[in-house]
Amino acid sequence: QQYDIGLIGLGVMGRNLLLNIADHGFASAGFNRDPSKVAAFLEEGKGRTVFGTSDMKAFVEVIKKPRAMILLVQAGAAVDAVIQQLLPLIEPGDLIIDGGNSHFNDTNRRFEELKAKGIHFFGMGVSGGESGARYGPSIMPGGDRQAYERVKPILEAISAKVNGEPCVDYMGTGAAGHYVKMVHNGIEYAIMQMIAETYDVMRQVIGLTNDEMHAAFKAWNQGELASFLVEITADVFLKVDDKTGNRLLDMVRDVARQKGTGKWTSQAALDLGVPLSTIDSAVASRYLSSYDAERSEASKILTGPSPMPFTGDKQAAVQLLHDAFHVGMIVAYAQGMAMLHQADKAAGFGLNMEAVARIWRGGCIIRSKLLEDMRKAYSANNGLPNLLLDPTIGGLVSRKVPALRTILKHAIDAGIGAPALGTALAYFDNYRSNRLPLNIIQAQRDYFGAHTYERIDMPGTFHSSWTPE
Ligand code: NBP
Repeated sequence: QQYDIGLIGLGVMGRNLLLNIADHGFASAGFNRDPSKVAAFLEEGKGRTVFGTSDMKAFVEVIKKPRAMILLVQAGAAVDAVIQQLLPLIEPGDLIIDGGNSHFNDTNRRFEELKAKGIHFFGMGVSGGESGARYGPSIMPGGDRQAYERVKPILEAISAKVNGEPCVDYMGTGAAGHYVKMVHNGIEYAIMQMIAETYDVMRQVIGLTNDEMHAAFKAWNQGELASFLVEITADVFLKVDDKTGNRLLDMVRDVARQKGTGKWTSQAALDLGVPLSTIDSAVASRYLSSYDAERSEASKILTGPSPMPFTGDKQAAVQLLHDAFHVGMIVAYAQGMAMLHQADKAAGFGLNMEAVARIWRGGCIIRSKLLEDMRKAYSANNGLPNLLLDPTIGGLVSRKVPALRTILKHAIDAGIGAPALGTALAYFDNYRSNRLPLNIIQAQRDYFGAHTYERIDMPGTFHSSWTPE
């Protein structure tokens, strides 16, 4: 028996993705160093055409030639280690697909190294967590297009579908797949941070109970904000702790961990010169959360306003919050996608922005109803530099932004920091400004460093002595 495809790394993502492939009728071979994971995969895969082993040679030998093999191992050194183990066993024309969250620079390096050996390679972002991998993820492949065409039928079969359209498409050349997945994760960080800030306003300003917050998020998920993250947030409020009987959410420490993809997005944006403030603030908020001992100390010394008992109309306040979060969410996507637009220009990925919005509509963590309008915006203009310039999206944000202003005023008055929502508003206000105050920065730079400045009324560069006579 020869197998259509092989997968190395039967961990959370790998095991589920390979079972998904097997469910769709493809003969599937799995490898894992630890034989217990192989046994678990074979047990779950009973009744399907599956093979599993901890012997790399046996794994390679059962895959149909030219071979296609997906890696789902921890990003970093493990990917290089596995490639080194595979190299003596495989042949020119074989294809290695890295489905983990690898850094795009590593993907570019591996692509070149393997190309020199005649091995096809591409980076592929997979989003949707465990259940996405099992029942339909969003898949972001990029790199070697011909190689992608070879596995396209498998990837289209296993991906999520929205209105019958598969949530997978070729993203572009080089490390485009991993780049798009990285930005996806950055947007995910920003939306999660804005949900946290929305939760803070709900409980501390409006005084909602967990049940009321559940109801609010559940209702939001029925409307314009329908999205995976809003949906799971609604569920989170209901879970009861079996140890104390309290709501489990109230028992969870407020220190948010990270695996680094949000940080990579911010780092890459800084290198590109793209403003990415909502994602930056989400990464910084996770860092700040980890200073819990210092925060505890500071909470005893530093003072600020305490939230006041809420006397207004709770339903109206929740509606304002809905609109404020709606604006924030759009700005998070707009910043991430503006980054993709610039990265595309710099790297020449040949990104199809309509495809990016289309394949994010289902399967992935940032899937949301909002992406339908974004898809339409890029369908009308693939070169759109910023979603806020699209008349439909920009018009909606302009109509709803007063709610964000009001919510932020309440948060400030209550002494609640809402950095991602706050920076979303600042971005909106500065982006729509044709006269920023940064003329004064140019004046200062020319004052202390003779860095020169340009004038608004005539071309050329100028230098002046700014010291008072
Ligand atoms: P897991 O920790 O569940 O699995 C990691 C797998 O990598 C295991 O099968 C492990 O084998 C294997 N592995 C490692 Br680590 N080092 C290896 C080596 N040197 N040689 C061979 N195999 C090795 O991770 P996961 O959550 O499935 O994540 C896999 C990739 O997918 C990561 O890049 C992750 O960032 C990405 N991702 C994860 C999610 C998610 O929701 N979890 C979502 C999207 C993307 P062993 O059993 O022998 O140790």
